[in-house]
Formats: sequence, structure tokens, C-alpha cells
Amino acid sequence: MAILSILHYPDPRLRGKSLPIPRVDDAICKLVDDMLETMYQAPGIGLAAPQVNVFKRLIVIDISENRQTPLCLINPEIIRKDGIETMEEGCLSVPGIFEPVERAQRIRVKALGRDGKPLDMEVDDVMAVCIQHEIDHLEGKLFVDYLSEMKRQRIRKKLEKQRRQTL
Ligand code: GNR
Ligand code: NI
Repeated sequence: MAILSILHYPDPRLRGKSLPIPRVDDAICKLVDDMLETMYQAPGIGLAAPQVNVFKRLIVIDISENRQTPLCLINPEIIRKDGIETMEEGCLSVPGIFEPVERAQRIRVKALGRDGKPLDMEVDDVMAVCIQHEIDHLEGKLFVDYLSEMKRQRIRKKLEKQRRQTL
């Protein structure tokens, strides 16, 4: 297993669109395991492949307290959204920033699992928010895109400054 490095906003690569995974093979399974390890050590509750510079439609999530309930979704699709909920969001690609974002409260998702078998699940609250956040990454979208231009600019400047000081 390996820890992968995570791209940080405003890296333009985070705006790339990810492509469907045609076949869940050994290379994909290895990527899933590396992404889980990277997510756990970050630590985060989710990670999308484009955050580690891989433009494939793959996300991993673990919202459990004990961090022993990994979920892998390959080619995830939201087929139903219900309700509205506002949650404070953060992102491993936008470190140290937390802002409220409005999303669907409950969603139905179809995907393939790590075993390549189809999944169809209904989830709500934190899990629903997390899956919507991760699927946005696959489209090159970040939670800061839901904020005002002014807030987003402030965040961009702050992270650019941090970057200059750590280089
Ligand atoms: O670790 C994460 N926490 C989080 C909190 C609220 C809403 C979404 C998230 S996802 C984030 C990890 C991440 O950046 N995934 O893309
Ligand atoms: Ni994120």
C-alpha cells in the first residue's frame, strides 16, 4: 500500500473531469487500497481519485467513528435527490477551510463496489453529503464553488500564501 499525495486548491488539475472505469481490475483494486490508506492517514472521511491526480470515477468513504467501515464507489451515479440540508464542509484539497454548504439531505446512489458488483443504496445526512461532495470532485467541482466569489477569493489567496511559505 502507499500514501498518495493530495492536490491542493487552486491547482487547475482539480478542475479536470474524470472518466468512467470500464473494468474493475487489479490496478483499480490497488488504487482503491492506496486511496483508503491515504484517506485514513490524512485523516478524512472521503477521497476522490482526482484529488490524488487520477482522473477516474472512483471514490472512497468512511464516515464511521472507529474508521473500520470503508466504502468504495466506482462510477457512482446519483439517481434521486430529496430534501435540503446545510452542513459545514471541509476538503482535503482545501486544507483548514470549513464553510456551510447546502445539499440534498437524502440520495439514492448506484455504483460498482470494489468487487465489481453493482450497488444501489439510499443514504442520508453525513453519508449523503459526503457522496455528493466526492462526486463533485469527479466533475472538477469543489465545495468552494458554492460559496460567494468574495469568500472563494479569500480562500484562494490564503492557500496560495500558505503554499509560498511552505515551498
Ligand atoms: O474529510 C472530509 N470531511 C468532510 C466534511 C464535511 C463534508 C465533506 C467532507 S469530505 C472531506 C474529505 C474530502 O476532501 N473529500 O473529497
Ligand atoms: Ni474534497
